[in-house]
Amino acid sequence: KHGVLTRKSHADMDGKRTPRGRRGWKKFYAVLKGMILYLQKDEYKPDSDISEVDLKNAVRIHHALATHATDYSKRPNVLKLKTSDWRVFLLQAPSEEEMMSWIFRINLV
Ligand code: I3P
Repeated sequence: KHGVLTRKSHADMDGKRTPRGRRGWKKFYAVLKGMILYLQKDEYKPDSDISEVDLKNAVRIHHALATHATDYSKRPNVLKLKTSDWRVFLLQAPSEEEMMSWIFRINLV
C-alpha cells in the first residue's frame, strides 16, 4: 500500500516527548512494504533504490499499534502510530477512507 501521509513526531524512542523544533508536520510519500513503513520524500517508484534519508525516516511497524487519533482535533483523518520502541507518530491521511485503510493495514502486520 502507498499514498501521501503527513507526519508529526509526538514521542521519540523510550516514549520521551519529541522536543520543540522537531514537532512540526511534514508531508511524505508513504510505502508499506513487509513490516516497514517507508516515509519517502518523493513519490514511490517501484524499481528505484531507497535513499539514505528515506531509510532514516522508515518505521518498523512490527508490534506497532495504529488507532484513530480521536484526542487530536486540530486536523482531520489523523491516526496515531505507536511503535514497539515507544515512538509515537501522528499521521494525517488525505481522507477518512485512507486513514481507515492505513490503520487496518498497519495492524494486520
Ligand atoms: C511545532 C509545530 C507543530 C505544533 C507543535 C509545535 O513546532 O508548530 O505544528 O503542533 O505544537 O511544537 P516546531 O515545528 O518548532 O517543533 P500542532 O500542529 O499539533 O499544533 P505542540 O508542541 O503542542 O505539539
